[in-house]
Amino acid sequence: MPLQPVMMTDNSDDDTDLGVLTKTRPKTQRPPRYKVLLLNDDYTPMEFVVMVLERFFGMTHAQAFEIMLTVHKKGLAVVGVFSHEIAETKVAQVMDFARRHQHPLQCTMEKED
Ligand code: TYC
Repeated sequence: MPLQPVMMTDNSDDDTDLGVLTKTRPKTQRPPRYKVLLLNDDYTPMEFVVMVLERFFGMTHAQAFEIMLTVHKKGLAVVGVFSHEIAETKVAQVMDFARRHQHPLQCTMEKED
């Protein structure tokens, strides 16, 4: 049998070469998240804390009451996890609202692990 001539095509100047994918996976840093913590004290009324959780953290009355009781019993609770900027805003809103009502309620933030 005579061999047929084979025409090799050159794809060096087009985009058809799938090649061998040597994928590198650069570590994409996701922005750090911050826990907003509410602290217990002996003076802030329970109803005020419930109002704070409804108003600034979008909780239902039932959710807010439950979290308030957790803070009351355990000393503190995480009430939300946010970007640095949002967490800072929430803390400022709560601290300002408490100060205006002359309650010693404390709210802080800490970086998530
Ligand atoms: N311990 C308060 C009281 O008995 C209630 C309270 C709950 C205060 C949660 C602060 O973050 C707080 N009136």
